Amino acid sequence: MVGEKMAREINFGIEFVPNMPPNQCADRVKLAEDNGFKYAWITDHFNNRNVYPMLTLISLKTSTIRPGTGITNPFTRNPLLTANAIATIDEISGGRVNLGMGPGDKATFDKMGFGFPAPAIWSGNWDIKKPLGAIKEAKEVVYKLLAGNSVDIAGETIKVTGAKLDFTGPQKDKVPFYMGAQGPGMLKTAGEIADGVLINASNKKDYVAAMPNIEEGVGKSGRSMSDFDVGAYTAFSVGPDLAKARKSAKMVAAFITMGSPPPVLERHGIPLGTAKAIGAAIGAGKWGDVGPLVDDNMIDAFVIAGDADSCNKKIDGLLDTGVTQVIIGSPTGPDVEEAIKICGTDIIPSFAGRC
Ligand code: F42
Repeated sequence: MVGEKMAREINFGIEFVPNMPPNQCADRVKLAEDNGFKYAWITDHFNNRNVYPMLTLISLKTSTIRPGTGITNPFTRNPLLTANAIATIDEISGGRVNLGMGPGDKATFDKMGFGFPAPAIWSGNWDIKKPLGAIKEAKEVVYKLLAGNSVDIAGETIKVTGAKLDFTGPQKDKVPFYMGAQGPGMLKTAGEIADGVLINASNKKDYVAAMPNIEEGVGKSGRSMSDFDVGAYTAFSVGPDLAKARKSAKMVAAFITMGSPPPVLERHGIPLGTAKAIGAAIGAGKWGDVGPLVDDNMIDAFVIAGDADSCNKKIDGLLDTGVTQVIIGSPTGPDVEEAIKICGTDIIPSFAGRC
């Protein structure tokens, strides 16, 4: 395993939730490209800017960074339309697009009027209990279409009859496929069918727990870990002032604590009662009650937060577990542009040549 890890280069990615004006988001991605980032992952939720116009704008404003969905899902977007969107961005970006897909976010699915995992409301062909099968079949549909093939699938969850794209992008079926995953089943499936995984976690302990599942899936696929990109989709806050950077991370830590399943809370020594109290305060909009409930342990469990030196130590710990792509996620820092520049000067260069 250690020998295999040595073979894979470490890269940095950046995540943006498109909750800001499109040009501001795309300009931040360009700044990230200029500061050494290799990947830009844009989230997909109905309440934010639409991921595909965002990827279009980002593709036009950048030249080397790889823009991708971070992540979409096979339920709210028909895989045929995911295929045509990805092939289009592939053309616009000159072959730089990545496709990230996962089971989808429970909170937004609830608001859309269906359960989790969800049936697509535009089709009766979905089995709502089968997110693993849905992603496998969606991947098959999308990649056959990207390659220019005609698709007929009467799958367990997806049925497609005689579908074909009338164009293909430059990468065709080589568009890298990443899966958003946390659960053991999703992690194993990612290892089996994807080129990489995007794990929503910021603490070494979560990667120690995840890695055996990924390795099992990768082993099943007949590949080795050096063929697979393990992405740490972190919550991150860096700034020159350590205390200010950690303060910026508080609310993110509160939201992640509220949404974490009991085994994850237990792994980080966070009492279930505290998580529930945070959830109740957030639910009631009592923001002033949230801050005092968030302690240092909670911030360290769910966010990489501090000055460049302290963030580098945490990143180092993640790399030791086998992480190969560090994704700097929201809030990024008290000042986002400054945080991106700090990554370019004091963080990314610290890991140059590290495999
Ligand atoms: N969600 C979004 O909607 N938009 C985003 O932009 C987004 C970004 C993102 C980035 C990274 C990341 O890791 C997650 C992200 N998410 C985003 C959240 C993501 O969509 C999921 O909500 C999140 O990853 C949680 O998924 P999970 O890996 O925990 O998987 C769920 C479905 C789960 O319960 N998995 C279990 C497991 O072990 O992995 C069980 C799955 C399983 O085994 N299912 C069986 C099957 O056949 O599918 C059926 C089981 C049965 O009982 O029948």
